Amino acid sequence: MKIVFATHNQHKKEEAAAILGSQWELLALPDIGCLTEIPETADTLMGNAIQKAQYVFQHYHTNCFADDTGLEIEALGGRPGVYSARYAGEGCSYNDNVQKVLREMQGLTNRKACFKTVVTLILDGREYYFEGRVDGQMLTEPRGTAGFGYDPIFLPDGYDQSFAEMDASLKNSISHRGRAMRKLVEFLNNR
Ligand code: ITT
Repeated sequence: MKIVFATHNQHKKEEAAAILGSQWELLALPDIGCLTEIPETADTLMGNAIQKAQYVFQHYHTNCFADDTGLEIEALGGRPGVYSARYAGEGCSYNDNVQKVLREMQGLTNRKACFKTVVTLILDGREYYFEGRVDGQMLTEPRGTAGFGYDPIFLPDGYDQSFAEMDASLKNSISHRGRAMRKLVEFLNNR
């Protein structure tokens, strides 16, 4: 069956596709010809996830889901949080964001952080929510080249590899998005 993931982020699409499995044909926004940057103006992850999913449902009349993810760093009062994508400013790169976090955390001993993902599904016009979280520590310098975003500076609890040093399947098995996505898949497969 076909389902649209309301994202332009190819990394997210690949992570989701690995979890959804082959019975679902996963299409991201570029695949349905949606090149618009969907507004994300809410001040919560859930608000933004709803905004993205509703945009696709209203414009393309299709079953879809969206994910909004934030990195919450305890010593920074929960920042970058809902502002994770453009933390270092409009048009910034992943590395700009990583460097800004490292600068702000210089000298801080409390390195506790977590990633949170909220997935909103719109199925036959009804909305459903799934959440995932992973706790860990912020590193003092980037490690690894896999993944995306803040992966090189996030060390999940219980592991000695950063997310960017792990292969995709290990990251998916413990990550915020992996956890939320598995709840989504369980729901889809059991309805
Ligand atoms: P879409 O809105 O098109 O889905 P996005 O990249 O803007 O893509 P989010 O708003 O959900 O996605 O994510 C905010 C930022 O958080 C994202 O740009 C990354 O920098 C970071 N991020 C999200 N998921 C991550 C992950 O699994 N590992 C590391 N960083 C992640």
